[in-house]
Amino acid sequence: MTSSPKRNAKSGFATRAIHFGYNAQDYHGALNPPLFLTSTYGFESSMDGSDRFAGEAQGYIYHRVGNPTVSILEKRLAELEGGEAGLATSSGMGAITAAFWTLLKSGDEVIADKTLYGCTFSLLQHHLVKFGVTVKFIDMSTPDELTKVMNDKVKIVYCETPANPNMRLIDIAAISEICAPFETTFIVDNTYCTPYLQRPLELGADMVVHSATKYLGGHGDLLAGAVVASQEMIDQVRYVGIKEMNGAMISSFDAFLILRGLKTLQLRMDRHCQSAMSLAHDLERHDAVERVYYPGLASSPFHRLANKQMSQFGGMIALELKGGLDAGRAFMDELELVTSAVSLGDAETLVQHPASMTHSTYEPEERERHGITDGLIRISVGLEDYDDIQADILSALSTL
Ligand code: 3LM
Repeated sequence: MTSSPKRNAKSGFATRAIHFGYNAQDYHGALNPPLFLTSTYGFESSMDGSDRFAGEAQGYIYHRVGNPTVSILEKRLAELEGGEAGLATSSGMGAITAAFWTLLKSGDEVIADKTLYGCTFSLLQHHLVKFGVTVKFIDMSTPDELTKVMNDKVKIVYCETPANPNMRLIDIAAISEICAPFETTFIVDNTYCTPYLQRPLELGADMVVHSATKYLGGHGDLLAGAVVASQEMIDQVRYVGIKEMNGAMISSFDAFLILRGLKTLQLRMDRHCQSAMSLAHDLERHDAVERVYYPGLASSPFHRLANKQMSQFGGMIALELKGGLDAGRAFMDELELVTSAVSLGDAETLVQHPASMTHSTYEPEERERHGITDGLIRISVGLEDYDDIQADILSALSTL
């Protein structure tokens, strides 16, 4: 399927997020991509069927390996990330496991940054090891730490930046440079930023993964993930990781909803970033607050790096209150507009306590070693009027 050249390569980000990879004239002029609800596809002949299986004829076969609605989303995500090809999956964890299981075999090593989303950490720390893969966690915010441990057995180097939940940043270009001489795949989880704020492939990373459940979908109504990389790598992850190892294909309805979400990605991210910046300043000034973790603050140790590799500072904030965990719990319970919930990137402002929620997969001593304090509170700044978010948060803080 083609799409109008006018709406492609040289257009701006928002234009491509709305149009890329879809030509309405291929589908009766339908403004929105049609939703293909089918698990299987009829072949023109038995020969055509075997040719499709052999990769010698074009055409869909079965939903687990491809669907026209999903293909539009995959092309669009690849374009926005600046990659050759994309793969949409049924969850962020589906994307991450499909990539890992495709790239790894027993005896290989993985090096990961020490702060990761709880279930990604658990996959690496507790589960990959069952298959004979060795995992090392290092502080990748000091790239020299990677130089010290890099070797030929390392098949994946992995990080999130900003890291969930403590907002540490990793220098993508510096890590890419260290990885370059090795046959390793440097994977960046770009969930917190989206390609609107940061494009790891353009900075030298080999693969990007996403929880599309978050900002890409943007409305808290679906679970999805994505992988973007070279065509060769995406083919491998699709035909091995998804088709034969985890089966984590996205539903076409969820692909449709993400295509709808992408139309407002730029607008939403601008608003998330603007409100998060205001809230970070308000929190930093507040007497009850011990520390604010937000790369947009001049006081952040990652402010310079953020200016180098992100176009804005994102919608996520972490903070510690002077009264530690007890104060954090009391604060969360006093909020009225802001919802106490995990996940992020929704229209609603969400607050959660990583140590007992998203990062409870870490043992207490692991959390300490990996830089996730018990008193840390995470806020996903939503799209409500900033005055209302501010009033709710300041009112809850005033009760402490
Ligand atoms: C959360 N995060 O609240 P799914 N990568 C990153 C993530 O933040 C997540 C995933 C991958 C949260 C989910 S916790 C019970 C809720 C950086 C998810 C995994 O499989 O789509 O949830 O993505 O931090």
